Amino acid sequence: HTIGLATADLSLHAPSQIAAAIKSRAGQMRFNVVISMTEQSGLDAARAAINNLLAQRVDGLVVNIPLQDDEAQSLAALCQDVPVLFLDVSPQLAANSVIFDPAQGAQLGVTHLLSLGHRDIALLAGPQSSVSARLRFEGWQTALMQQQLQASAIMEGDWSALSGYQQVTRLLNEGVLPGAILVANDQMALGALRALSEAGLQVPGEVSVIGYDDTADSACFIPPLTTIKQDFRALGNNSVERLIAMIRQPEAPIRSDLLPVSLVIRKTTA
Ligand code: IPT
Repeated sequence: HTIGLATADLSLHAPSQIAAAIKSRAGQMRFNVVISMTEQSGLDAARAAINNLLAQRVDGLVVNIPLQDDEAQSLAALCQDVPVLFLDVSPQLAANSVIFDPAQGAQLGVTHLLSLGHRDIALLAGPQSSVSARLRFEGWQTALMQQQLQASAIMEGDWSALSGYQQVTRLLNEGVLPGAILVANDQMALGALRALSEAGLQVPGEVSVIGYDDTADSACFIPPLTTIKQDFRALGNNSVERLIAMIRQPEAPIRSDLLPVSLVIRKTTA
């Protein structure tokens, strides 16, 4: 038996750790995994990746590509009788999905900073073409609004460390110095840490930084990164078990599962 994994760019840390977790759980359950990776965002690239897997006659599909509701629906239709499970769609969408709770993650980051007394908080969002990036961004804004606060600056990167470095460098060059920065993923947080260090700013003494993902390297950043943990191992286990259940029971009702995330406090917040 074979599971197809259609995935976003594996040079990004989160998708590669998710793929590894899926591969390892599938192996334990005696399923092969074939992977088709998109390098571009958008529906056409996702459709090509899925068609490629369907042509290999997979028994079911996991799709870890950011998709809008209508895009996910059209891809689910494309799969016809082959069960498909989405990992990067809105939790509101009526589709089979397993998703980390973006609102909870955003709330945890904001609450942690507020509890430390921060009020001057900048946001470094992920690419707004991605559903999860948008939901994290909206979640931050909602959580700030509940305290009658607004972000003191808004930046957008493309998930890469370099984009985080460039965005924070630009902000500092404009003369803006926030007390804390909420970052939509750990890779961009890594770049943010470099920008702050080059500007001679102490983390967390002068600026606090919170990441998002808790990828395997984040505990080794300088300083070790405080972040929102998405448990990729748990996602791998959960999604493989769900998909195999769907393969065995194709008539089961559509279900969207929300996985909790957690705050990991290390050394970049004070
Ligand atoms: C999401 C990661 O949080 C982010 O860092 C980036 O790698 C992105 O994937 C790539 O698509 S995790 C996803 C399951 C929402």
